[in-house]
Amino acid sequence: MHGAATLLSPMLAAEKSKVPFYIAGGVLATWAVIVSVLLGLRKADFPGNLTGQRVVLAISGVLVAGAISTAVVTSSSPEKGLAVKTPPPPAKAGAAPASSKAATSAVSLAADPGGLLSFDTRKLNAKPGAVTLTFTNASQLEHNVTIAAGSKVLGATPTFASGSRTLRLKLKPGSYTFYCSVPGHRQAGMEGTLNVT
Ligand SMILES: [Cu+2]
Repeated sequence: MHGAATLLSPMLAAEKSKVPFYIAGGVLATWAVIVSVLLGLRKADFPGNLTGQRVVLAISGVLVAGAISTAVVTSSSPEKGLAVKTPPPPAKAGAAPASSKAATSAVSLAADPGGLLSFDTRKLNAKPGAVTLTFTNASQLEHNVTIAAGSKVLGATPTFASGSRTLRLKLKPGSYTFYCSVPGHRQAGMEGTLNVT
């Protein structure tokens, strides 16, 4: 019976078809025929003693178990095939696109609406690439925003009062300065740092 078990187990593992079930079923049927023939030939004393009975029962049990297990394995193989196909992971909602190198970043800045010589912040942050700066000046005093890398001016809004203007620049990662270039305004405090990271 060990021989039958070791013969069947690799086939159970490897085969997806119904062949193992047919083999196990065939072995079980053959065994039944053998037992019947032996019973028919040796009626009175078969299986003869307690050990013989146990051997016959044990072999029969193994063969039945083999037939049942192969039937289960072969009939469940379509479901196993389906289970392997896992659905693709859902896309993360709100996740940023993988290629964010050319991402546009919008930056806002405002002059003091009461006419003081100051911006509303001294620190701005932007992403590398196309940067759109919106400058709002609600006061009656004319201002502008000038962006510079060190002493090199990269761009500036017009000098204006009572309104807002936008300035678009392409900026690499680094630290820039922003200020109002109207004489005396930067010295009075209208300046800050724009970090592009
Ligand atoms: Cu100014």
